[in-house]
Formats: sequence, C-alpha cells, structure tokens
Amino acid sequence: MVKLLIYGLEASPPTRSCLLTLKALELPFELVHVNLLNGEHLTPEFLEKNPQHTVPMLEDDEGCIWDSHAIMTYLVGKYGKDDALYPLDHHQRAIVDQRLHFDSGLMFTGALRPITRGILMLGETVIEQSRIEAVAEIYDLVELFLGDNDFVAGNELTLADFSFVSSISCLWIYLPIDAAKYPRISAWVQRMKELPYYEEANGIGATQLETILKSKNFTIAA
Ligand SMILES: N[C@@H](CCC(=O)N[C@@H](CS)C(=O)NCC(=O)O)C(=O)O
Repeated sequence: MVKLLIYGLEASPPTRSCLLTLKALELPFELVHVNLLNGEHLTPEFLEKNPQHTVPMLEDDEGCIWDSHAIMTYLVGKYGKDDALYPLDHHQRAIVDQRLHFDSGLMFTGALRPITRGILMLGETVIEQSRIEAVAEIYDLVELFLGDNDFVAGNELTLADFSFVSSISCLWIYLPIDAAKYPRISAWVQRMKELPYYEEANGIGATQLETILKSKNFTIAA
C-alpha cells in the first residue's frame, strides 16, 4: 500500500473531513501536523507543494492534492473498496456533489471561515449579528436537505456527511443547534457521533478548536 500523508491539524474542519474519510475507508495514513498559527503553511517547502497554502493537503505517490472535497473524492475513487461514500450513479453523485459544493462555497467559506478567521487571525472579539444570521440560514437549508432521510445526501452515509459534520461541529460554537427548531439536524448529529471513528476523526479536533475559540472570549453583537 502506498504511503498516504495528510498535512493539516485536527482543529481544522476540512482536515477532519479527510480524517473521517480515511478512517471510513480503513486506509493507513500519517497526519503531518502543520501549525497555521506559527505560519508553517507559509514555508517555502510547503508553498512548493501547495502554493495556495491551505490545509488539508494529501500527498501520495502521484503528487499533492489540496481542498478537502477534492481529496475526499480522490480517496474514494482511487483507494476505496467500493463507491458507497461517493456513488457512481450519476444522479446520486450529483446530489453528493451539490452538498460538497454547498460546504465549500457557503457553509465553510461563506459562514464558518469569516467568523473563525476573524477571531483567530484578526483578533476580533465581537461577532456581527449578520454573521450569526448566515449560520442560521445554513442550518435552515441543512434541515431541508435532510428531509426524512438519515443522512444529508439520502439514506446512506456519504462524503457529504463528513464535510457537513466537520463544519457544523464548529458552527454550533457560534450558534448552538436548537433541537426544537432543527430536530433533523440534531438527530443526524447523534447518528454521526455513533460512527465508531467519529470521536477520533472529528470529535477530538472539534473540541480542541472550541477550547481555542472560547479562550478568546468572543461575544455576539446584540
Ligand atoms: N476549501 C478548502 C478550505 C481550506 C482552508 O481554508 N483551510 C484553512 C484551515 S481550516 C487554511 O488552510 N487556512 C490557511 C490559509 O488559507 O492560508 C478545503 O476544503 O480544504
């Protein structure tokens, strides 16, 4: 088996999406820690591999891939025993792809990143209401996506669930999930927590990030 290196850190939500995928596929890998707060992603060595200087990044015998969504689909296609997590059926795959783009374009980049970056990188201590409203809009949509299904892209676990749970387990720090308003999201979170590899691949890192963020004593604007 070729050596898989995943560059990142457990506190990073998209890194955790990849850790969930690697664990679900039962692939051996090594996590190469990249400390963003120390600028380890801006070293010439890292920039040589990934000029966009983001984590996660995967390195295998063919080279480097970054962006968690690209990494996850690549892992299933190249190393998965079957297509369950990323179905080959065109329609089912399109639904999973839509969810992955939703995370990439809206949930992580539009809602989660601006708040988290503001607190961790820009020293912001007050979160604007409009940013919390953006999180609520994400929850509204995820509740609709779930419908009567067990998972976010249908009744089977897919990569979309890994992307969503890694982001949502940070968003809930800013806006806790109200079980009365979002019963489907609440039930789905419990379902995700029951995965045997959830705690190791997502739970521990989510708690780490929560501890770091809460130590910054941020508040939400009235
Ligand atoms: N869409 C990307 C987002 C990656 C991303 O923004 N990662 C953050 C850490 S959670 C990062 O690397 N930030 C450092 C930087 O952008 O320079 C993905 O899913 O991998």
